[in-house]
Amino acid sequence: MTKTTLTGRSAFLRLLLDEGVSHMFGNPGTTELPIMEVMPDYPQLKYVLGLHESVVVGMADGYARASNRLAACNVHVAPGLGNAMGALYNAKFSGSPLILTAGQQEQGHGLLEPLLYAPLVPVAQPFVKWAVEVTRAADLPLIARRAAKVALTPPTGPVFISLPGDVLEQDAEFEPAQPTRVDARNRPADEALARIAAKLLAANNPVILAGHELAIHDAFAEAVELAELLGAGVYQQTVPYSAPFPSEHRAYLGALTRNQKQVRAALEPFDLAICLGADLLRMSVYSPVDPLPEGMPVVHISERDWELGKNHPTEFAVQANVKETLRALLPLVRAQRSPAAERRLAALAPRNWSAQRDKARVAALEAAEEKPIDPRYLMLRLAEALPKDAVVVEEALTSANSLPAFLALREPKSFYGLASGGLGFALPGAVGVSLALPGRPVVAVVGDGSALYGVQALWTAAHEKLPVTYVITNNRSYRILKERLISMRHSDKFIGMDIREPAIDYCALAASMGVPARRIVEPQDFAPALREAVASGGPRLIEVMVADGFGG
Ligand SMILES: Cc1ncc(C[n+]2csc(CCOP(=O)(O)OP(=O)(O)O)c2C)c(N)n1
Ligand SMILES: [Mg+2]
Repeated sequence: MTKTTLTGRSAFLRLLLDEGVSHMFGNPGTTELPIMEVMPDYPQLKYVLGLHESVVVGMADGYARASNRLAACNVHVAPGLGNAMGALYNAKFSGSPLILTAGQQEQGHGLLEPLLYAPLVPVAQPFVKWAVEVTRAADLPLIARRAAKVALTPPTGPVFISLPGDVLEQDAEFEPAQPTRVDARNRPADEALARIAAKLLAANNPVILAGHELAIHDAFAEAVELAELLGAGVYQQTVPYSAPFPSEHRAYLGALTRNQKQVRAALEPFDLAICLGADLLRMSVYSPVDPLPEGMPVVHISERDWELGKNHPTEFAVQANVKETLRALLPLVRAQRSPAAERRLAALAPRNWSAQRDKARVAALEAAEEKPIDPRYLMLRLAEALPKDAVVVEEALTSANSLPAFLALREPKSFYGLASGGLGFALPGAVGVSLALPGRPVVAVVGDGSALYGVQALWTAAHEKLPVTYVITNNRSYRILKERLISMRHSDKFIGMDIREPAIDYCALAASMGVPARRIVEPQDFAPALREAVASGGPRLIEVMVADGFGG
């Protein structure tokens, strides 16, 4: 291969392309101008403008999650990186392979503490796998290639590179090279597999906790076979941020909550927890109750070593690829399947996901006439009106409580939810998901409060003409905080939890950013409106006036 001399700015973009990056999500400032100057030379690298840095990183996060590919995002020095930190926190939890960069003041000039200067590496560091500032253009190839490798090697996650202006001006030698990709699709040793199989087969009533690694590694078929062979019920991990398992399978029991007492009660009847690529019972608010029943043995298979045995003693902690491990394990289990497995599976039928859905459906239909619209009825209609190939992005808090009960997930790329609890993923995330899965309709269900943490993404959805339908559930409040103030603090004096006076007009907000919008007040109008919006093939917003839970 021949070496070419390029400026640092060009070398950087060439390196991104060389590493397989196709999209750069960004928000430019003066320190990014060297990069913006050479962007036109690389039309293969699509620049997607976000109007706030949290939106930039949220879009990249959505793109990486739905494509399983490396995404680049570029923000503006210290304040821009600061604005992006909440979204970077989300990306860390979702394990998104992002190369986040920021322009930096020229080395030496930064010492004078000009406007916009602060050291960037310490800001990004807590939420990334690797953070570095480039000090010589000559190091750019090494740094960019290592950054891509680190981001994409399981456990995947974001990395950060600070790009000082003088480095972008210097010349760098660029040489095309083969990207290093670490094949981490490892499986346990034969001896470990035999012990795990024996453990699984010895259980009288095992339960599977299905996690997002099953979706990432396209391992639904293997998880289904294991559940069938063992006669194991399957729960989704406690934080539902991906499709877990085919909902309509008879072994699927639905989502666990994040209430320690409830989770413990749900797991109590079982004698073995098999944790497949899941976060083992990640919770939200404090409780003195341990969600894992006392003494319950755990087999945990995950590629994320940090998660293994993190909070709970784990009998078999296996750092491995979940799909490859299941593929190696299944023949051992198949050979010794017991008749009790079929009996256990049959016994799940009256309380599995489908049975629960039928009951929840009856309750939701009883609320069909209510106004403002009952969120359970809304979620039922939404689930029914979605086209089969729709991808759902969810951040609707209380309004979506019943969504997992109604929305049948059938394949790994059908659902993306909030991984970290930090609001602001869904609006920009849906843009990234749509760019990653062209041709598939995306429906983002988002609370009125949550929508405002990433509202600028509406403009990008309009600018890129993406087939994303935003369903904003407007209950004019932070309903979840009101409910928690009552249940946790025994107070109903709500300060700072209403979004009224003035009421926010989400339709006008969307229209101002180029997204045609419609408000739904009548319950029966929602399903046709959703179908029409999805059929439009472009960005749309539907504002649905839902009950606030307190009589309004
Ligand atoms: C970045 C961020 N800021 C604030 C919060 C705290 N918070 C959690 S839920 C919530 C309210 C969400 O309101 P909305 O989306 O309208 O849903 P609702 O509670 O009304 O169902 C807030 C403010 C958070 N989780 N993340
Ligand atoms: Mg709300």
